[in-house]
Amino acid sequence: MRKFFSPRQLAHAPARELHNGGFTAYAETPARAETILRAIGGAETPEDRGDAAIRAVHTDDYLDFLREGPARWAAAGRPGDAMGYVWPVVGRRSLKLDRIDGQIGRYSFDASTPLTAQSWESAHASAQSVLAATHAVLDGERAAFALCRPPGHHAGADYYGGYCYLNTAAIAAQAARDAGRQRVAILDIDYHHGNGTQDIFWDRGDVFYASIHADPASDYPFYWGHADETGTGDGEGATLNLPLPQGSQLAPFRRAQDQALEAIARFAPDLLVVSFGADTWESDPIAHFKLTTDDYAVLARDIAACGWPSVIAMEGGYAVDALGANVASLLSGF
Ligand code: SP5
Ligand code: ZN
Repeated sequence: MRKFFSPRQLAHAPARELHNGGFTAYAETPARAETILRAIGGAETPEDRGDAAIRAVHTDDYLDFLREGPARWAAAGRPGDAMGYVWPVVGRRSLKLDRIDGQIGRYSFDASTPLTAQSWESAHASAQSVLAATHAVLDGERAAFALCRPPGHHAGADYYGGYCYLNTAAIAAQAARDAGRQRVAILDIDYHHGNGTQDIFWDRGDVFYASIHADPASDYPFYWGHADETGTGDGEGATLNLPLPQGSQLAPFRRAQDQALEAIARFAPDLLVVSFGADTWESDPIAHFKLTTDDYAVLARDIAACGWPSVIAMEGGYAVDALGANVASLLSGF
């Protein structure tokens, strides 16, 4: 299987995040990518295809903010990484504010995702990796892997959060649509709900989004991913949320994945994007499912058996010592 990763994806390295009322070490580290890279025997460096496919998903003003926010933070005399402390309440009118703190609130949704001077470079490179994998599949590969880091599925069209800045799965899906594939499905098997991906395709019937994740009643991102969220307008019925309780092992996860695959089969996609998080692993430090390393190969074989050309985009997974083996196990199933 072809695999893609750019060394530029290592530049982004926030120092810390706000967690349970205090600062802790940032969980989404460059070491995550390095350990995966070793376990899968390296990866090709993607060519730089520029911004067009990114702009097909994200708004221009949001991308400007990702690039310029860190310098404006520094110009305001602030040390360290840019971090927000105030957010607009849902339903408030949108305001064009100049102050950096107002803009951070406008373009993000949590306090655990700092913006650094390197974030744009690494997020842009992560998007290039998923575009390279997408084009490999569009050109005939059965499946390809993008070692996306920073990850993507929490980022919306105009907001970042959850360690995500550019939505790589959405960029892949939209690139496939723009290359003429009529129907694209996204299967999200990260521990957390992919709120950004859901929002981006919420009112569209051409991209099906199915997610298996920890129940947002108990887990981040709380405000999205409930079972009654099914899409709207042309997208009504094209979003499928399958929340599971903390502690879930392979059997319930596999049943949920079968349900998602059956729904995707009815949708009959021309291409599948898999948002893969290994934070479902039994000893992940920030998550609470109980999958084993071998389980990933089982889940991957079930997906591969459906026969859809597949782009696999890396999302979360924070147990650095086990991460390489978990990703290798998933890829072995394809
Ligand atoms: C892509 C992805 O898996 N994002 C998950 C974001 C979850 N953020 C909220 C939980 C924060 C837990 N922080 C633990 C820090 C340990 N030092
Ligand atoms: Zn996650």
